[in-house]
Amino acid sequence: MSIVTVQLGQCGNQIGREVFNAICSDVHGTHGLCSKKENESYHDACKERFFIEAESGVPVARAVLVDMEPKVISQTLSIAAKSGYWKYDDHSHFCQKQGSGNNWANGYTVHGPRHKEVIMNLVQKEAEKCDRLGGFFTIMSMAGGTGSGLGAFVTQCLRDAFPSSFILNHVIWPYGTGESSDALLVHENDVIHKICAQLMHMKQISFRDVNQIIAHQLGSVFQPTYTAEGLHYSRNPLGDLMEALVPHPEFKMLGLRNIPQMPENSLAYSTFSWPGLIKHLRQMLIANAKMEEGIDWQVQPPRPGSSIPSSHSTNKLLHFNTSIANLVILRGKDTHSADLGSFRDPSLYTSWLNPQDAFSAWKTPRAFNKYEKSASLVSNSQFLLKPLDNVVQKAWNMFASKAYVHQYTKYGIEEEDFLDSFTALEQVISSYTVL
Ligand SMILES: Nc1nc2c(ncn2[C@@H]2O[C@H](COP(=O)(O)OP(=O)(O)OP(=O)(O)O)[C@@H](O)[C@H]2O)c(=O)[nH]1
Ligand SMILES: [Mg+2]
Repeated sequence: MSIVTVQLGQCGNQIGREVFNAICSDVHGTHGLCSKKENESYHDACKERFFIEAESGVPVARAVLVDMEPKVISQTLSIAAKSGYWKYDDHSHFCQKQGSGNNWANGYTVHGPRHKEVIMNLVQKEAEKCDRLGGFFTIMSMAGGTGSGLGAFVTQCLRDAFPSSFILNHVIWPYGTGESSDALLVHENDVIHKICAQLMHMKQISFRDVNQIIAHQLGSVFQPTYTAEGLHYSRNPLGDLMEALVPHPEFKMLGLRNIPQMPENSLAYSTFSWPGLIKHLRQMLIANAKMEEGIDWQVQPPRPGSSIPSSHSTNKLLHFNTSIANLVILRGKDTHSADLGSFRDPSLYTSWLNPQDAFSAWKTPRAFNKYEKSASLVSNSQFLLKPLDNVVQKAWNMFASKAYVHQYTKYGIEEEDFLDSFTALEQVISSYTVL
């Protein structure tokens, strides 16, 4: 099945391009340290997911590019074309002359309805090019006007036009709950910045660097894998992802971690073992560490039989990150020997779900992007509680002091809409809090 990517606003377009780039260099840059046959079926599965075979021989990304100003789109198109490995369709983009001025309401209530028809026509055309459409992957930031506002609007339109397709939102920084999408995959710029500085040893960090890390992480999830039952590469990556991680529509915030992550020139001198990688990844999960450095090893799961709910327990437990569901993806050598039993530990999970259903693993012997072994974790857990709570507090305060509210009301967003959003967010916060 194929995935249509919808890139919205500056951030969405810049990240989207890096994602296609990462996928392409994974496929072309290495043989994946596996058999030729394995590598070929990996290629085929990847192509079907993300690219259209073109007559020119250069694969064309299954994507629609949208921004309210032309600059980023034209850069994105031309950088992709210059790569020589892949490109965007010349007609699958839409832009206007002026951005949404960092105003969500402008994107949502003005640009959205005004340009709905053109944008949805582009999406429709892209969807029709798929033999089998698996769903949509929308990429946007939560801070600008186009990505966030128009992005929310377009997501709703996608939901209406394709009621049975999966929609995964990728967002930079949380600001909304994405009512129309099936799940939100969240990356925080701060966190990725730290990875660039501390793990990749970069000095002057640009958006490009940040985006490449994000793209690598996304690629590590969406490149082909076998699911537990699978004899062939999974055909429905978005559907499989939702099935593994979103058991209930009230819980759909997903976080992504990936190890190892290091500069390419250090890779040659490093060896990794599955038990080591899995141990670290598990501790990153329970201690809510976003990267492999500075993990707090003190944090441990509540003891079985302890009747104290995690929200009332002692200090150490307070930092314990409870999960709803986890998906671990292993790529590379000897994945069959990797023991993932520690992720099936019931004390990692909320009690209302059977731990057997709460954990899934995908694997492939094909190495990813020059890493002989790599492990990724997509988790539906309490990881975003704190940032989300901060955002809502801040938004409440600003709303109470009427700061900027007129910037929204002038585009038809009422005070009541604010209150509704606060209520919705607080509901999400409280649901995740009581896990
Ligand atoms: N990670 C990452 N974040 C970005 C990038 N570009 C912008 N951002 C972040 O996105 C937010 C701004 O959103 P933009 O995407 O620039 O806004 P837009 O969607 O184009 O909306 P308007 O310009 O208001 O029409 C800020 O928080 C930036 O830090 C990028 O390439 N990568
Ligand atoms: Mg912009």
